[in-house]
Parts: sequence; structure tokens; C-alpha cells
Amino acid sequence: MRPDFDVYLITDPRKTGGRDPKYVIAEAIKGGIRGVQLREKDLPTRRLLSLAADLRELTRKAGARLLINGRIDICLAVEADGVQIGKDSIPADIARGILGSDKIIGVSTHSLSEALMAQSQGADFITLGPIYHTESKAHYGAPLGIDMIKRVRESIEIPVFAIGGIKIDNINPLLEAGAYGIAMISAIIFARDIKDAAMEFVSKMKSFKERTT
Ligand code: TZP
Repeated sequence: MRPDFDVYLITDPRKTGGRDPKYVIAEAIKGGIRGVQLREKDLPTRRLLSLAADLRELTRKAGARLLINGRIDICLAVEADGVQIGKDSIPADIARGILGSDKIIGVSTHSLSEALMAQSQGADFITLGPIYHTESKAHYGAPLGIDMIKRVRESIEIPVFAIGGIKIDNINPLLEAGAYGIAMISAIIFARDIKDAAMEFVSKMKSFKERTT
């Protein structure tokens, strides 16, 4: 299923400035975010399940999508909208076999070959990055740069979300290069005013799309 959101917010417990993830996501939703990925890799399963259930309630009330990083079991248990598959997760084609066509499957990619593989395995969209420098993913090495978005876009049909170092003032080149959406952690969840930061991204995205379609 094609994602019906274009600003994709990813959680990270180390980036909330000590604030409760439920508060953070609630504020982001008030600011207009309609795509959320729960990515809490260090939480024990029962705490993850409980947080996922709370976020499911929040997102459902707002008509926002909730994807769970790497955990098909949690996705099914809380009736989330889908999963985000990373290198250490169950592969996308196996996830698709389990989840069927009604769930959204996003795949995290870092190169053209990973993007091609994700599409061939039935991903609905990919995240591609880090495009810009980001502290979170310094271990991925040098940023891929804008040209990689163009190359990937020319090679695959599914939507590409640019990720890594996304800030309000650097999104236009990503969209001009063909990114369908943007995905971020710190620019929203570390913001002092989360709702305002979310609103800025959502409205900038909207005005870019209005100008170009
Ligand atoms: N994948 C590639 S870069 C990245 C992920 C999860 C981190 C993005 O974090 P930020 O704070 O938006 O740069």
C-alpha cells in the first residue's frame, strides 16, 4: 500500500530531551504529522508492546499511520499500519508474506542496490540515507548526497523518503531531486516546541507539492 503521508517521524529515546515519547508523538500529531515510526530498539518486548498500544490509540484517533520498526509481532498485536524493515530485521519479502498486502512495508536503504532489492522484495516505500550529515548515523560513513536521490528515483518506482540530517531549511533540494517524502528524528523530536517544528515541516511540504503539481 502506497504511503499516504509524506513527513515521516521516527522515534528515538535518546533524542527526546528526556520527554515521554507519548507526549512527543502527541505534540507532533497536533502539528500535523501523519506518519510515525516507533523505533525503540532497546525496550524490552512488553514495554515496547505497551508503548505501541498507546501510540496506536493516539495515531488512530488522529488518522495517522503507525509503523513499527522491525517487529511484525508488535505490528500485528496492536493493529499498526505496517513495519519498517532494517538490515537486521526479517527480510521484506518474508514480512510481506506474513502481513499480506494491506499493511505498509517500508525498507531502510543506504545504496542503490539496497533500494532495488527493497523494491523487488515488495516494499511499499524506502527511506534512503543518510543524505546529509547526521550525528545519529555517523557510523554509516559519508552522507550519500542529493545525487543519490536522483539515481535511485530513476531506477525504482516506489516512493523514496530522504533521511539523515533533514532540517527545515534543507528539504527543497531533496524534493527537487525527486524525493516523495522526508523522514527525520531530531529535527522534530528534539525541538523545543515539537508541535511548531512539525507544523513547519508539514506546511513546507504542502506548499512545495502545491507549487509543483
Ligand atoms: N537512517 C539513516 S540516517 C538516520 C536513520 C534512522 C537517522 C536520522 O536522524 P536525524 O536526527 O533525522 O538526522
